[in-house]
Amino acid sequence: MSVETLAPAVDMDVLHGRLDALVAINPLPPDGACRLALTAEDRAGRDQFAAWAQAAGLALSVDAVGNMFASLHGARPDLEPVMSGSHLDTVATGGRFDGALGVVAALGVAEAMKASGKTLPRGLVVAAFTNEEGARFQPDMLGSLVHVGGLSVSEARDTVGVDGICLGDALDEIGYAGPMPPGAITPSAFIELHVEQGPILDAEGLTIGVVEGVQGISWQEVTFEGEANHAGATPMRLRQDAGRAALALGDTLNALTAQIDGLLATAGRIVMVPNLINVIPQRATITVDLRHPDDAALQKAEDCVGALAREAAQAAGVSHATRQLARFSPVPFDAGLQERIALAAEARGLPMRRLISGAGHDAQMLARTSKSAMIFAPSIDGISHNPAEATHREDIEKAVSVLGDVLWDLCCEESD
Ligand code: HGY
Ligand code: MN
Ligand code: MN
Repeated sequence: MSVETLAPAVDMDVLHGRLDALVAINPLPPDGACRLALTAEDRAGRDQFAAWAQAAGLALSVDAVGNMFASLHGARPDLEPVMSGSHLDTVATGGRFDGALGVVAALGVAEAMKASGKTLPRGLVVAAFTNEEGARFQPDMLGSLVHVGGLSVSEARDTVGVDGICLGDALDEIGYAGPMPPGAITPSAFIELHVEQGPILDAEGLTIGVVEGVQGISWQEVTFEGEANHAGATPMRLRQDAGRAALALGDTLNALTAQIDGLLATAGRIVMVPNLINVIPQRATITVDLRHPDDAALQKAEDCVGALAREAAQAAGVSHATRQLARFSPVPFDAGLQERIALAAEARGLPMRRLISGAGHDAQMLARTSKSAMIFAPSIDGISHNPAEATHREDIEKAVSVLGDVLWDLCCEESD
């Protein structure tokens, strides 16, 4: 297998202009944005993508959970298309590239293919999946999970966000509940371009990451229930302090990562009720995000968190309940596609390495029904989920050119 052709170049001024336009919807200094899933800002990003796709002459379709697909048709409609894309939603403190890069890069490749005047055997579908981040509605990668049949439309629509709003209502509100049934397009291959969001490529001075797979993800929400009381008049021995239990659980996570090699643990969100300086918390809700490349180790970490939550509740004299918000086992990417990416990087003389993705991505869901793989561009200092997220312009251009070469090659493939 080799990468025969260097694909026609993507217009990088247009690509960066599009990233600027997406950031400008709801900018966060220095160069980030907030476009939480299914908010007015997300709608604006979607509308922008739809306008670019239609102006490019691509056929736009939207499925029942708002996944968007812009299609460049191939010469052989009997052949499954190739798909490339990512997501347009961001965390509340998102960066310029997380998700958006994969969408505008795939769009740019489709436009370059169209401008080449050649109609390749396979079409190229540019995808923007709903609610990849999971910051508002859990689980993350929700749209692509529905696309591959891992969650029903009704379950997705019934999901209640951290703001108490139902996903279905938010989707209807922004007008992106589409007519297409989920999973209507099953690509022959899916390639996602994304920034690494970690420090490896930047630290090693490398340009391209050939992603071998995604580590396992476990999201739990633990709610402790105690009794509100006076902070000044209630002796310590008489307290049922839900906040004490939640803080105790959060405090044990660091020690847990020392016990389980390779484990990442984060208590990213903690909500106290009534959240007042002089009231002992009646209720405290804490989220626990666990990641590990090995499923058994992830399971062990989850069991430990369960025991630690019980101990914390007992010590504080409160009750507790745990909700699993997401649980995805580690996912390997297609070896053949990885090889194509490596060959394409090599053909352009770009320094690369293989690595596992620390972050979750839509590609891990597409891997359930299609050959799937990812290309990483370096993140400066590994910063992400932060408006300071940055990648050198020349690294973006090189990663986009590798994406273009791989997609061009895949669209020329007439055998299954
Ligand atoms: O949480 C993640 O890894 C991704 O950003 N949704
Ligand atoms: Mn992302
Ligand atoms: Mn993200």
